Amino acid sequence: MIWNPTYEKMPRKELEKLQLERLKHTAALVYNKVPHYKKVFDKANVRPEDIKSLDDLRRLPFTLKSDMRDNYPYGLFSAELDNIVRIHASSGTTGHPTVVGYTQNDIDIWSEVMARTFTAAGLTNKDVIQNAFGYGLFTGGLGAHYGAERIGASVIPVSGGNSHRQIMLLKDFRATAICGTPSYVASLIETAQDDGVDLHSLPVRVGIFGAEPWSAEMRREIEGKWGIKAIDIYGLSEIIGPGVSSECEEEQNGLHINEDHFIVETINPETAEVLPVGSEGELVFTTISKDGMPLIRYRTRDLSSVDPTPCSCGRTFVRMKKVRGRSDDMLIIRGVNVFPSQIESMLLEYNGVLPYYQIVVDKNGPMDTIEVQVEISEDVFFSDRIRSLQTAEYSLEKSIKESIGISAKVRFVEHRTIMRSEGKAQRVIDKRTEKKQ
Ligand code: DLL
Repeated sequence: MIWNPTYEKMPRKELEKLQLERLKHTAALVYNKVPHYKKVFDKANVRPEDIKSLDDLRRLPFTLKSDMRDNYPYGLFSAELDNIVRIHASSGTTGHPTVVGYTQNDIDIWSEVMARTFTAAGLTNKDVIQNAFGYGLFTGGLGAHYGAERIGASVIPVSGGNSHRQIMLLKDFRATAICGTPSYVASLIETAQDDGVDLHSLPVRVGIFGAEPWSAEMRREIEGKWGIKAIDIYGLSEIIGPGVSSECEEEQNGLHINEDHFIVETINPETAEVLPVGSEGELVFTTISKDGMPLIRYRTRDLSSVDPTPCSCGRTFVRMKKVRGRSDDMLIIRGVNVFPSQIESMLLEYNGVLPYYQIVVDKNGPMDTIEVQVEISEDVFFSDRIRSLQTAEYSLEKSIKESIGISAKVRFVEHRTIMRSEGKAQRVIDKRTEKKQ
């Protein structure tokens, strides 16, 4: 199902024409209204009038996370506060949060792209959507909420956490879909087991998950244990929140980017050189329809690639691959680059291993060390096969070494030892940085 075929199935030529028109408008808007953009455009010796084709986008300067911080809180807004109707923020690891402002027009666009997301997941006004994304400054809760209302679904704004109540509501309110972070939903599965609720007996048929990297194996784990279809959705506060891209139920293979609102590029994260379509690199987005806080060539630090081949669903929008991780979450262990999601994949392929894990990175003298702590099911842990547990740990270590190239210590820990997340999971504890501080 397609929410807005006029745009979602727009012939590429027409779409590119629309993008160019909107890009020109946005470039002029930020140049005239945002001192930061005037300064960096002037420095790059480029004017909005220089944009004559979509390729000219490359002449414009990038926007970095540090530009957001330097202009904290409202310095990048191109609309007056009088016209800003909503403010969200995402908490960074250090310093000030990243602040974003929306005009009523932006909220309408956001609802529209989220309506597309839900429709692509097969949901309609007949559905009841339990929204377990956090409500608040985080964009997940309200972003999904407005999209769910836009398609006329009945939305249950439960937010994240309070898992026993979530399970009760799922049962009593007969939700047909659930939204949340994959790590939180993985913990809900466990709560349902504790509460003696058979998830397969509930009417939920679709899960709409995102806001953090999750592996294909995690998808299989959730789909299998709950008996639902799990759809990946992607976005970031700076660009709009959720709604930048989402999978369609036909393929579950790549996330269609709402290209009538956001132009995507992929760049080499080290050199910032634009890469040919299809190569893996850092995603860069330019918003072309927002007017509260449009961003030009925002460097997301998310690593993925773009696939322009047609999709069986009929949408003409390109698809981005599932995000592998953020370049800042990449661990460098004795010179080898590793993403937590790669380790997750290895773990979940193992029988008896649960989707609750943590990666502890430390230093032993000059050597980086990595320990993967992962829970295993109680019956395995308390069986008296301690020797075979050790053998299993070794064998996982061996698989990690063979496929990722790092020597990690694997430690099976008792059930419920790893902290459960209510939103984005913190997978990595880096004691090396803790020691530096
Ligand atoms: O996480 C927006 C969102 C809410 C997306 C709900 C999807 C669902 P931020 O808090 O600003 O916004 O974090 C954005 O989260 O740059 C990615 O690194 C990561 N991220 C978001 N979605 C995915 C995903 C929201 N599907 C940052 N897969 C982004 C992998 C994701 N990473």
